[in-house]
Amino acid sequence: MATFVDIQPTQQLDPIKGVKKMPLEEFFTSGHRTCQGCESALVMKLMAKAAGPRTVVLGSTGCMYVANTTYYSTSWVVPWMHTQLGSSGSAAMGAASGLKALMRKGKIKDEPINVIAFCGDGGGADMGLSAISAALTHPDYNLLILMYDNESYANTDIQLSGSTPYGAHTTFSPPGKMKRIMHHRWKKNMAGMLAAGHPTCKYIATVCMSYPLQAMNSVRKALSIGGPTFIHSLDPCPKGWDYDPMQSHEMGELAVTTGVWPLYEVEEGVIRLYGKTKEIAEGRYKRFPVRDYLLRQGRFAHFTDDDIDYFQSKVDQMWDKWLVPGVIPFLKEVETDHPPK
Ligand SMILES: Cc1ncc(C[n+]2csc(CCOP(=O)(O)OP(=O)(O)O)c2C)c(N)n1
Ligand code: SF4
Ligand SMILES: [Mg+2]
Repeated sequence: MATFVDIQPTQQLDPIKGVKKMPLEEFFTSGHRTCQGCESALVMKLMAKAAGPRTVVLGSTGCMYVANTTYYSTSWVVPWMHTQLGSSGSAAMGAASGLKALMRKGKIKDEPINVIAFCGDGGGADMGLSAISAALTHPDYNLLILMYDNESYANTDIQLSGSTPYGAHTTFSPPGKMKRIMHHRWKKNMAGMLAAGHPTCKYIATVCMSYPLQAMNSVRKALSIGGPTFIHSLDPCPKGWDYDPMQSHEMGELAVTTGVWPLYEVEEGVIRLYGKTKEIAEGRYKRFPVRDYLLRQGRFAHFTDDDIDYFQSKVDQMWDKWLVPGVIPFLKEVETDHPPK
C-alpha cells in the first residue's frame, strides 16, 4: 500500500464550480504567435488561469516556448523561465527546492507558491522521461509537471515522437508508394506508465481542453494535493494534424468520444474515470468509430480501410482487454495482433 507524505503547505485552490465562476484574470495573455486554433496555447492560458497569480511557470523548448516568447516580448504575466528540452522534471525540482530554501533562510516571504513545469511530448514522453520520473519520486516538493501533447515534435516541423499515433504522416514518416505506413509503433501510455510506476505520487491525470472546466480543476487539484504531480493533456494541433483550425475543439471531443483519449485521474492510488470516458466505461455512451476522428485529419489521409480497422481493433483492445480499461495496458488474456503490411 502506498504511503503519502505531507511536507509543506500548498495553495488551496478549490474546484471552479461552473463556467460562470471562472476567474476573470488572465496570466497568459495576447501577443503569442502560435498557429490559429492551437490547443496547446489554450492549455497554457487555462492552466495559468486555474493556478492564479502566485505561480512560477517553467517551460521546456518547443512551440510553447518559441511562439510564446518572441524576442523581447512574452504572453506570460506570471514569472516564466525557459528550460532545456528534456529538463522539465529537473527544472520543476530545482525551482521548488530553491523556493523552499529561500523561504527557510528568510530571504523571501514564507508562503505557498505554485511551481508548474510544462513540456511537450517530445520533451516529456521521450527526452525528459527520466527527469520527470525522478521528480515524481520526491514527495517533499510541491510541483506540477504538465505535458502538452500535440503528438509530434511540432516546433521543428512535425517530426515523429513516441506520442505520435500509429501510422500518422509526419516529416519523419511520409507515406510513399512502396510503403504506405511508415510509423508502426503505438503511442506511449505516458500517464498510465507514470501512475503505475510512481506509487507515492499523489495525483496524475489526463485532460483535454475541449473539456476546459475539468481540465482546469485537474490543475487546481494537482497544485493543492501536495508533492509532485503530473498532468497529460492531449492537444489538437491544426498544423501537425492537418485540419481546418476552426475544428480544434471538435477534434479534442472526438479523441475522447471515440475512446482514443481516455480521461481519468489517479488520486492517492485510486483511479477515477471522468466525463464521457466514465460514461463509455459504464456502458451509458457508445464510442464513436475511430474513422470519424482519423479521416478528419490529413495526417491519416493515406489510411486504407484495413488501416482504420487495425486502429479500431487496438482502441477496442484498450477498452475490452486491458486490465483497467483505457488506463493500464496489461491484458486480461494474452493475444497477438497483426498490423496490416
Ligand atoms: C537537446 C535538444 N535537441 C533538439 C532541439 C531542437 N528542438 C527544439 S524544439 C523541438 C521540438 C520539441 O517537441 P515537443 O517537446 O513535442 O514540443 P512541441 O514543439 O511539439 O511543442 C526540438 C527537437 C533542442 N532545442 N534541444
Ligand atoms: S504547430 Fe501545433 S502546437 Fe505548434 S503552435 Fe502550431 S498548432 Fe500550436
Ligand atoms: Mg509536441
